Amino acid sequence: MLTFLHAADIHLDSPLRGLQRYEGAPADEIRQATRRALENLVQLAIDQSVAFVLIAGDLYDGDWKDHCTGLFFVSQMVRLREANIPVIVIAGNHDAMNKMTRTLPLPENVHMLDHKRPETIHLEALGVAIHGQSFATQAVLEDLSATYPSAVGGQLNIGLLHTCATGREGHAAYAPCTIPGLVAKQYDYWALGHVHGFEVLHRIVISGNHDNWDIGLAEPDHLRDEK
Ligand SMILES: [Mn+2]
Repeated sequence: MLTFLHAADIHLDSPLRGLQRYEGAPADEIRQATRRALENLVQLAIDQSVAFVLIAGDLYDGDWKDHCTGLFFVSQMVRLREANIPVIVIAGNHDAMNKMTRTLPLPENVHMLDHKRPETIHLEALGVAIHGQSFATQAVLEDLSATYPSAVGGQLNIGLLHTCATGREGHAAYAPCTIPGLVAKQYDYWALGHVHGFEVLHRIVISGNHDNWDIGLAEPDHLRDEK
């Protein structure tokens, strides 16, 4: 059985500015929470020997204050490299390509997908094709999934997309898409991000970013039972 980990909206090092309103709140501890979440995610991937990790956008909350945020991400990705686990990442509205002014070289197991056009990563040994596109700018208003390629025959196909889906209250209407549009690609699994709550739409999964890290069992027959 092939197992992978689908995450999104980690918002690493989010300053959580609203915290100052709450007197006595353990602000420093809470501000470390996104780093602990990423460490826990990496540990879970290693413990479960997952085949790969997907991050469906908003890995970062915004441009890094300094390089410490990027260095922390790289340190966690090195742990996955040592466990031979590839990581496929797209940028969302918070970490859109034109918002990030600092960069660091990423370990070779990490693939940040293109922001100009959809890109496909082929994990040949696993028979898996992962399709996705990063946000170029914050306010992407078109349906990015429209130009994603059709499923590759004989492979397990996964779409990685940062999107408000069909529109979700409280979430900016970025990269809207339609369920029939996603289904028409004939992928085995859609790994979405942006909406901070876990949901299964048809065979399309929004990761959420709370305590519900989803380990998808990527067996098409199993998933086809979903309505
Ligand atoms: Mn977002």
